[in-house]
Amino acid sequence: MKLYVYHTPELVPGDCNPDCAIAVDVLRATSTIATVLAAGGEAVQVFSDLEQLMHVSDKWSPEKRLRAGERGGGKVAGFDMGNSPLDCTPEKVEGRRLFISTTNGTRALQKIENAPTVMAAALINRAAVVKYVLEKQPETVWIVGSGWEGSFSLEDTVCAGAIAHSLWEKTSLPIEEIAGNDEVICATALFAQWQDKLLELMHQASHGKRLLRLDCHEDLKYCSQTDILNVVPIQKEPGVL
Ligand code: 3SL
Repeated sequence: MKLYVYHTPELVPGDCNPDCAIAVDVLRATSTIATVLAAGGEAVQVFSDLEQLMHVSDKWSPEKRLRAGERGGGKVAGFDMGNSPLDCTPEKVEGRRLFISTTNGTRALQKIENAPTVMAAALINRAAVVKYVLEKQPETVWIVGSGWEGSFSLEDTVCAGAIAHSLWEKTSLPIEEIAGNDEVICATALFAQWQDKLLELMHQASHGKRLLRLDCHEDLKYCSQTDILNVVPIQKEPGVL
């Protein structure tokens, strides 16, 4: 197995396709997606465009759908919810499809949607994603951070490192044997440095600070936990997990 980490969707090479691609947006899109599916959501359908989301979700009855829209960290007017995983309780999401558009996370998923296997990972479901990858043994795995509007996000690369670190530990292979690019080694080292203080890292990250200004302290606490959800969000058709 060869692993490749890309800090942002923009860094993903256009001319090759991995066997398995994993999108990461710890704050907060992939944390929300994992939470919805763990809480019994029917599926999550992602959109980069808000109008298109409205158009497609209009065909679903209001009892069977939830519309989540985030821009600049806040809820989009007229939507049922923003992008807080803490809003995704079983009472709210069970049996319903979440139609979601966020600033960066949904773009990352769309960038990799043509890979044969596409997954969404966050710290909260890291162990479940790692277990799935180890069972399937794909030859090439990409882990793609969502970043923030084209630039690097600390928490996404730390999560990429958490996945790489665990795969490396469990395969017992030397890191240079599974690392397909230098970013894997960088992300793994970053995770090793911060693994016992992930909440502190979220507080130092620029997007963490942005969310703190929006009073999202509890979101940071929730999203900085590791391995609490046994769920693997896998793409069933382009844009639907
Ligand atoms: O950028 C994104 O996709 C979002 O996850 C950002 S936020 O955490 O909802 O602000």
